[in-house]
Amino acid sequence: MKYLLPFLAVFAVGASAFASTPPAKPNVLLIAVDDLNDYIGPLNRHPGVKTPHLDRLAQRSVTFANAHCAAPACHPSRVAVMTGVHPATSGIYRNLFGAHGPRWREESPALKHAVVLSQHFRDHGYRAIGAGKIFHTLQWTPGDSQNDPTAWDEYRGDPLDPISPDWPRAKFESDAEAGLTPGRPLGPNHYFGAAPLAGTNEETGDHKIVDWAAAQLRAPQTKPLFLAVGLFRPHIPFEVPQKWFDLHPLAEIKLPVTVENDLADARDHGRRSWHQWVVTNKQWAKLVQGYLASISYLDFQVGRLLDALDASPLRDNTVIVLWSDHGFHLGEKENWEKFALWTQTTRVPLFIHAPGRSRDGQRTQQPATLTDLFPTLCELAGLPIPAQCDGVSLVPQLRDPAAPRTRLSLTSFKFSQEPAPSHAVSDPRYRFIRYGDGFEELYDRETDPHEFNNRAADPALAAVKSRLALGLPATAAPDRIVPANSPYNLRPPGAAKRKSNK
Ligand SMILES: [Ca+2]
Repeated sequence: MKYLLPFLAVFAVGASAFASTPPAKPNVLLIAVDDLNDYIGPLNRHPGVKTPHLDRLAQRSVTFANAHCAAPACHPSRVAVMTGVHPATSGIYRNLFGAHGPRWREESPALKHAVVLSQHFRDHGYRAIGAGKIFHTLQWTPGDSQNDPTAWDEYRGDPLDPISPDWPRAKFESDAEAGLTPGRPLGPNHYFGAAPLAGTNEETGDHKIVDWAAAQLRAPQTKPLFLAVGLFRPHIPFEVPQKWFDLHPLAEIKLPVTVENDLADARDHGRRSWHQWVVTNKQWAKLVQGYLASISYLDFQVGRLLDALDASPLRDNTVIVLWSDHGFHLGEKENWEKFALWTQTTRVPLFIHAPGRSRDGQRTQQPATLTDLFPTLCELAGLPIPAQCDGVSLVPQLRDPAAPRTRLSLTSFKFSQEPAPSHAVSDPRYRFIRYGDGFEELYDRETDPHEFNNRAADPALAAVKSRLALGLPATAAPDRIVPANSPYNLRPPGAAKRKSNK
């Protein structure tokens, strides 16, 4: 045997040199951002934003400038991304609170056996790890999480309470002390509010999550890596260290572009009391300042993550995807937050870098839906696309951002005041919404980028409306409700209400 070894070694080297070795699987860095709208440099929706690192990411990826969430709320949007199943198929249109695990499998028959994106990569040889808010959870609802812990090799901290322990709160005056009228949205704990955090970035939740992700990127890898990083700001409360507020002095804040009686020809979202409280108490500019400060803080964390990737051995063979779960209103159409179907609510930042494949630095106006991410990532990694996926791969637009897509974007939501789900579609120019009771809105975004002028009844656009209506689902799954006896309910039926973690 002793004399045979050199021969075997030579043979082994020779064999490997001639074998057709498949190309190394690309690593995946999936960055989920919470409530980030188009107030960022690359999408240029609002003056005065400061997002140097998102600008940098746009230079090294394709910007999908007409990308939309599948549903305009955290929970349904995120389940749709992570399963590839659209709300019109699953019936998960709204936030459903009080879960401690993947209760959506019991809420929706279509999701019962759905494979989660991270699990799919794990099933095909990847190490799949995650941190922060990927599935729905909130800073102030400890243990209320829709994450599926079995879908990951490793998750930072408690996968069923991934962010609430990490966030300090700002000091604030009570509304009475500050002379504000009663009726602050979400109550007196200032979750709907803006205030600087004492202390440094290092003490904030997203910073700790990026630290963890950076350590994962530095560690030796024995398998291709699927790393999902869920960042929570700019979600409310708009509480980040003072330095980010200093970047956006209150005197320089511009309010969003609005017109009087914008809702006269559009569907009322049922949330105008929020805006009335903001205007009555002169909080509009202060809240915009808090949102811009939170975006700049988030941008800084994205920069740290990109720096960590670039300093790692994974730098040249990693697909980067950054997406937000939905857009955000700051008073447009007298709305705050989300829960509507206008472009301000549904348009999301979406950047994709695929080494050697994406036309980095370019942008596309072709419509995309976040359910397209699952098949896109499968195609980029050479994985089969599960039959559950409703989306269509965006790889053709990564190769050629001008390549037309025949499919429109599709966003679906169940308004409490509507009898059935509502749906909205976009092509590169127009936006069409049909509500659950049949009411329609049609906007020409080329001439009316703020969607002030509903032209659904305009005969000149009748053909456009008919064409866009073809993108609406012929049938849509009914709205799902919380299953009363799910083992994933955070509290058993009838149990005492949890204390808040304020
Ligand atoms: Ca969200």
